[in-house]
Amino acid sequence: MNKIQTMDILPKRKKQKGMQLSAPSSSYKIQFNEVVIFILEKKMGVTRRMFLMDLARRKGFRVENELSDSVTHIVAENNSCAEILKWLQVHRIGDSSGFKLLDISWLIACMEAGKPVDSEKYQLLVRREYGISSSPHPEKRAPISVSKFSQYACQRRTTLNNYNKKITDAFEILAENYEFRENEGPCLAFRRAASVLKSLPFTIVKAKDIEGLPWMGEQVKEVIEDFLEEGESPRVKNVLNCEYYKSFKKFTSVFGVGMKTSEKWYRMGLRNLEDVKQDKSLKLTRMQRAGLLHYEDLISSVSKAEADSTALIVKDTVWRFSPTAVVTLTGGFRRGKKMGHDVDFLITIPGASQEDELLYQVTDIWKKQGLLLYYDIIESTFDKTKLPSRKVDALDHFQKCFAILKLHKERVDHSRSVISKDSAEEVKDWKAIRVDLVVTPFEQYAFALLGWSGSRQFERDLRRYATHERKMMLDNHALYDKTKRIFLNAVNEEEIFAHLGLDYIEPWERNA
Ligand code: DCT
Ligand code: MG
Repeated sequence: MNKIQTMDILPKRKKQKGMQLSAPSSSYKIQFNEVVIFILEKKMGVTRRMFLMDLARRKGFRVENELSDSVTHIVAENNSCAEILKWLQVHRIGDSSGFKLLDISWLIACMEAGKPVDSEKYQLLVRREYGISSSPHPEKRAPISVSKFSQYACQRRTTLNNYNKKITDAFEILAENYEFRENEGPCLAFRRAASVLKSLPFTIVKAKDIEGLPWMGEQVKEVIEDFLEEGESPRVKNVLNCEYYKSFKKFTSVFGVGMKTSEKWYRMGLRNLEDVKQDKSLKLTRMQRAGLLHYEDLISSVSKAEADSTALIVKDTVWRFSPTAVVTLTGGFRRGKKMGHDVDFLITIPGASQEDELLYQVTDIWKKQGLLLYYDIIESTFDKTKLPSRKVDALDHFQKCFAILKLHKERVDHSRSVISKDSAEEVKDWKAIRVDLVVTPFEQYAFALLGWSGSRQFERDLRRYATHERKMMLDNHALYDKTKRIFLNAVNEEEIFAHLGLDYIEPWERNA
């Protein structure tokens, strides 16, 4: 009788001990919200897993019992990457892009450090074979770590080194065509797919190369197959030959003309810019008139050298009125692009509360200098009581100026100017350049900088990530934590990434 009782008690005790070990994460204070850990039991065993889970929780880490969407780091012991991927597949987790696959040594290192340590060198790598003949730089082809292919652009590093330009250009044409037709779903699908392919460190040469990548839907795959089989896609050719697309492409290339105007013009039977110019019944806005007047200059891209010359003019004028102002070149040029459609600047005055006058003072000077071909100052509409916007493409509320500046060309070739004098031709020695000036309060500067540095796809995914993965709201003004109901301050971009639990991505890696 006694014996039986003892035997009865023993397993219970064991069980209780086990339960204690796997105490729910809520019983310890979570100190590091940016990492959410799941420890794989496979090959590790129940007891060791429980022990490690408990230890990590005691140290302030968030460890999940189940593999959920919120998990950012999967830790495994004695498993290869292929084995883990297979396990994920069996457990119906098709998209392995949202988390890092790490060796147990990462978790141990974290415990030793008492905080999360950089996971880069602990990542389990997928070993893939590549066709050497197709490689642009075969020697540079490193094994790909799974986390590089997150569904979010803000978790991928995308430089300007695009190994799949032919395909991504095609995707962008298709996306644009869907945008013109207001077909949002496929538009977004092609944009996201293009963004993923831009981050690939190799050229796609066979269908297998895209296996496991996010956003590779049926339509996307079909276009890739076209390229693999024929080196081009009939779908893209059809779009490029389509009158609707061609007209919209021309209309929207005019500064001040968007979708609404394009639709109106198309419905009126106009098909190209000649039609627009000849139709005297059209009421054009001031912006559109300036856009047409300087059309040729504005569609020829702005070079980095021109952007730098523009920056000198902007800084020189701004500093006359606010010597302590910080003027930053943002947009594509901050991401390292050599060409752009405009030059974007962010202006902030540390310690100043009154910066409303600055844009008026600056534009007045340019007017007097005869440099201002067009300008429109938009007043700030920022309301501090409003939460960051829920929209992922929302415009911000900063005071800003959309302008067209006259940029004088350097006289590089002296002999040429003599020739032109002889021929008595009036030579245009300037180029019209689109310039955006944005003025931000100092405490919002980091958010404005992150927002205005783009790319647009990178920004969209940052916001989508914040909303869906962190229950936070991000816009160009602030970051709001919906769980804690507080705004999270940041003095630089690194701090915003840290609040979001993201590895820092340099501006030149945001060309998603
Ligand atoms: N942006 C934003 N809010 C807006 C407009 C733009 O947050 N209302 C962001 C997205 C990218 C960045 O600002 C700059 O915009 P663009 O000049 O359109 O893009 P770009 O990347 O600089 O491209 P380009 O080289 O063509 O100028
Ligand atoms: Mg720009």
